[in-house]
Amino acid sequence: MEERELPGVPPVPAVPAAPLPETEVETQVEHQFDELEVDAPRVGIVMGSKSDMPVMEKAKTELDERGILSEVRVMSAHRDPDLVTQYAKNARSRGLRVIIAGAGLAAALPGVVAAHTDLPVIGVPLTSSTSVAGGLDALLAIAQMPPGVPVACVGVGGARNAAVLAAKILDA
Ligand code: RP5
Repeated sequence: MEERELPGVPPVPAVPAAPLPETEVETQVEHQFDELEVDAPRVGIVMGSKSDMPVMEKAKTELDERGILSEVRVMSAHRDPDLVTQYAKNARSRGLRVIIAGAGLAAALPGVVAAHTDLPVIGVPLTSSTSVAGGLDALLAIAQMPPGVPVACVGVGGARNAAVLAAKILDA
């Protein structure tokens, strides 16, 4: 019914909107976080050297084709140990859910990343000009992790398979 002002009767003051119940506020905040995470990479692709990029970008291509957001970083476990530590420690809080790490020679990167995060780490053994037995050195360095600190290990140069495995882990 339409409200009319009566002569001599002061207008009724507007009633302030009732505060939202606490649970509703929490739900709204959760939705806002969900939206924030939509654009955050889910998979981190790291490698020990720029020279690893031609192989490791195959992981990025595979994830892109599946619509899975990822980021690519170059960092060496031996040359940039502090950077690797910080990256791995912050990975979960930044929204990453799987890390793919490629390295050649004494391929410490996947294991060092796994030592600093509880996210699943997939190691990609790589070859370089000074590799032993076509990458067997890196394959063993990545696969032979001590009990309690596992790294999943794909075949030598298996960047694409690493991405397929990451997608399965993400159920995406
Ligand atoms: C590893 O040493 C890298 O992952 C790369 O596969 C290999 C050679 O690195 P560069 O000498 O090309 O930088 O740490």
